[in-house]
Amino acid sequence: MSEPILQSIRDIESRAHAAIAVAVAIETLQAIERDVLGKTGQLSQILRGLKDLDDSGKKSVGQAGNVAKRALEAALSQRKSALESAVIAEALARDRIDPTEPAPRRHAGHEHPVKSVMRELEDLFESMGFTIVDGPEIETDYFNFEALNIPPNHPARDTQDTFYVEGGHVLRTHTSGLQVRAMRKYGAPLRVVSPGRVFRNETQDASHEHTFHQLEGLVVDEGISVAHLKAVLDELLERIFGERVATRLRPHHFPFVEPGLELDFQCRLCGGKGCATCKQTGWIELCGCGMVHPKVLAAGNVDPEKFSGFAFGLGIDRLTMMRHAISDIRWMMSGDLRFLRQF
Ligand code: FA5
Repeated sequence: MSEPILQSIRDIESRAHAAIAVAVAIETLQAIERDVLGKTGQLSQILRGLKDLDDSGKKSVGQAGNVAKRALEAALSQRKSALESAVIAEALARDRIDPTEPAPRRHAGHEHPVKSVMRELEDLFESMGFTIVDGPEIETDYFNFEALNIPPNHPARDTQDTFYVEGGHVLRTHTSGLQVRAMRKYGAPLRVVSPGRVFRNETQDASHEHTFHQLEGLVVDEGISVAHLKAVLDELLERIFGERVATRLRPHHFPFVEPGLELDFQCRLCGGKGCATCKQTGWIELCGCGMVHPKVLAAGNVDPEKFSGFAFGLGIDRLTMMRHAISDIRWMMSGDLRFLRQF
């Protein structure tokens, strides 16, 4: 007589298992629990009717009911944890923070193009075994001029007029003051570059600023020649422009080098044919350079009988202008966001 009751326990259990298996919300599981196992739930009502059965019925229905109840409780709790894990996993995926992700560019700002070229030059020279050194922007008259074989009243001072500061100091007109400073500090042999800001009391135009940037290079060793100088500058241009660039050396006077030279490279816009950028010459000046004058080596406490060296000083702003086809140097210091945002 207890068989129909046992059958309905099996039916309740199998329906409940099926519903649990497809439930996708915790609330659905709560509803199933309430409908089947709750105080007035289907299984509870059957178990409440036990008192009307005979002993063997009480035993078999009681057992079957309790087994079904435990099985459903286990299934509910298993499904509940699975759903909770899925909810957590979804939230984690949605709110994932990647600490390595760069901040949005628009808000972060970026490096000035001159600074980027300066950094690129530093990396390039470091890879060639040069040491990067720094020097003061407010320099003594001695290191900026006198130690470089430019005594007071020398006409070369006219080509680099500057701002004189109290106490015999000047705003440095070039990075060449580093030559004697570096030789005194590190001795020979040495291989250094020094990038930095320089100042000149100069009328501004499309290619001249009162404040601009140079990179000084200095190599001192036994047996250094102009061939080394040219090889280093050729390598520099190849790395900057990504291909071999034709160069030429022209004689030029700087009191601190002998011979004094300027290095030009073939105009990248016209391929050497002549255009407005290269003033129809086919060549663009990169830097002043030459073999370090014996008097400058001596001022740096280096024996000119034993050592020789080359030096060069290039204008970083003008190199940046060529890199990005900027037509007027005055944009560099303008602080104009319409200009800066293009890089
Ligand atoms: C010098 O300053 C020398 N000290 C270079 C040198 C170093 C020669 C070592 C020999 C040995 P110059 O005045 O030509 O040279 O300037 C060097 C570079 O700085 C120029 O080729 C140019 O690129 C840049 N430059 C010069 N004046 C200005 C200016 N007013 N505005 C922007 N760039 C300038």
